[in-house]
Amino acid sequence: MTNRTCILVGAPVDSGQRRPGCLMGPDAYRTAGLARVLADLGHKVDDLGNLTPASHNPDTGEGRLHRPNETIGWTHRLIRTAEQALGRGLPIFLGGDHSLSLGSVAGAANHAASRGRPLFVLWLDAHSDFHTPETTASGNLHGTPLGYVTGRGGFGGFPAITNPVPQRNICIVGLRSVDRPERAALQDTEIRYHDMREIDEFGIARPMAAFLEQVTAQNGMLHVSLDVDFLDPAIAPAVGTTVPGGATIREAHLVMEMICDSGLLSSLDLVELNPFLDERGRTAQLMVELTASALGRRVFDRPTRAYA
Ligand code: HAR
Ligand code: MN
Ligand code: MN
Ligand code: MN
Repeated sequence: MTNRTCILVGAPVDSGQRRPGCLMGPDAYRTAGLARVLADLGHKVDDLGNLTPASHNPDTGEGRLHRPNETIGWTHRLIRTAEQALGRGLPIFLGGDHSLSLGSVAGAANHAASRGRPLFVLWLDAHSDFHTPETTASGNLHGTPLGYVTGRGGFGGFPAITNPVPQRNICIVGLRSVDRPERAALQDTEIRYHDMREIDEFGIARPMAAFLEQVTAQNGMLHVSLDVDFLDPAIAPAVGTTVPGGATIREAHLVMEMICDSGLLSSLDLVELNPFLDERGRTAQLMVELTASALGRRVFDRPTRAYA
């Protein structure tokens, strides 16, 4: 693959859910050697350090939503950061909980629109994160980024979405925990979704190939959002919302290798890592290795066998 400028954006967002610890994520990725791994693959690495949210009203602790104002501050900061970083390289957002994607994806959509290209989003997650502040029962905003970036209503106080991501440009892979209101809303959309049952039965390569082909055909940009809970908790324990029955190590690497081969990757989120829950850094390490696969790590430079 061609050499890229990888821009590491530390986003220690911890306001999108209630179990403290995701704020340590960016430093866990650094400790696990992310910059060195990318540099060894031939990429230029520029680490912006850890961001802080834009100034925001204090959260009062009242109301159904958990810390909405801090998440609004993060969303402002991350939209701007994504727009700027995409102008000069491939941003890798080091989370932080998944509410960081309200900003990273909205900013990527603005950047794509400025280039006259469509943005496609691959969402690797046990959850569909399609709630709005009005439909969420938990009040946790990490369950809302796909609702926000597609332009669903109910996000008063958040930056207005100027370039909604079209539903048909979104593909969710790995689903196994979808709330009833999300399920009802999703089934009404053009979002492509692939649950674990489908992956068990037909494999993970098929939906991936179909989606990547679509992105290529439309000369799209590709944002990938990798939630730790996409992975099976037996191999990736460092996450607050474990759901058994997730992707295996090889399924996850294959997804990343296919993304790499497509040459389409334009931005990446690594989200929901909670290092406080990790076992000897193994989840952070696995996320770094998956990032390496997305950016060119291979066992061999050419296929080891041809399939007729
Ligand atoms: N759907 C549930 C809620 O809204 C759980 C959301 C959990 N989200 C994440 N990210 N862990 O995918 O509260
Ligand atoms: Mn604050
Ligand atoms: Mn998620
Ligand atoms: Mn999830």
